[in-house]
Amino acid sequence: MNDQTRVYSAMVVIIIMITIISIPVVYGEEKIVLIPERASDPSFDPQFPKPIEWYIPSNLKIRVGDTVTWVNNDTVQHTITSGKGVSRYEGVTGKLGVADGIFDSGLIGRGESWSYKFEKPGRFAYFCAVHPWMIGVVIVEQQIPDYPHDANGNRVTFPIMTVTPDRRYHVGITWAPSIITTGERIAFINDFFDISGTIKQHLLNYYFVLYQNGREIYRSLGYSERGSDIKYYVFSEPGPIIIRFEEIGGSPDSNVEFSTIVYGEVYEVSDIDKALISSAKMDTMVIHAITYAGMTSLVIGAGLILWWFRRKL
Ligand SMILES: [Cu+2]
Repeated sequence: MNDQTRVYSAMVVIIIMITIISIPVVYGEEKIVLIPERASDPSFDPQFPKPIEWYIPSNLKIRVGDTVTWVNNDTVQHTITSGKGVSRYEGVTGKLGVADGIFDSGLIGRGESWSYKFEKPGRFAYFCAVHPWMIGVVIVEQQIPDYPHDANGNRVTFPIMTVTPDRRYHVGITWAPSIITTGERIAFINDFFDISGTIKQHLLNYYFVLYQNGREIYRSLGYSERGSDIKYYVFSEPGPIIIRFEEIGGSPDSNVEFSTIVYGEVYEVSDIDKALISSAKMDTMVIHAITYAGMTSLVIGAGLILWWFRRKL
């Protein structure tokens, strides 16, 4: 290899390093959970006098699309297995955890890590299959728009107005609260007008129908009032819904539909959990800082080599 080639190689190395550093993190964040040394010992309390934790933090709140990386700092092998673990006392007597099959790292050894990307909202409990008293939970939050929207997330303005395909009626709908969650009574406020959109239609019969996850979950006969006609429903499942008005005025072609999303339970995290989460964020920052410091020194090193070869030429 002559000097010219060496200079070009050094330049290539620098370009590659700069490219790696400038790749932005687009696909969610990465969170770190540490398995502390001696986690395999059920009598050991790694965080005394804080709550006992075998995974630090044992409660982690993330968003859909985030990745969690578990790092084993212990000297023995552990697993990250979704499901229900046992208490420390049950663990000592040999009771095992029950896996639910959502995720399982298998055995990871000292200094090894394992990552899992959470694509769905929910509360995911996990344990170590070898030491089932080691338990943790990941709470995955869905990002909920703060404005009324359709099933595609597009903003809508109440009342949402539409015309029946046979052009006989204008139908307007408003729902309250505007963000629908499970377990809450939702009011669907419905108005019917003539095709001009101005004359209120009185005593028009229609079916109010709710569809969710591909099936009909509610059907109710309604009559339009001089005021608004209101239908109530409490959703038990999260997911997109279609709200249909069928056979308005008895006409089989007078059907309209609207859509939105029902959100599930909002998972809350305690103050203790919040403190633990912020400490995990610090760990993540430290790990990133070390990575960046390493990459930066590589670039500087490559730059120095280039400068040295340039001087020799
Ligand atoms: Cu273990």
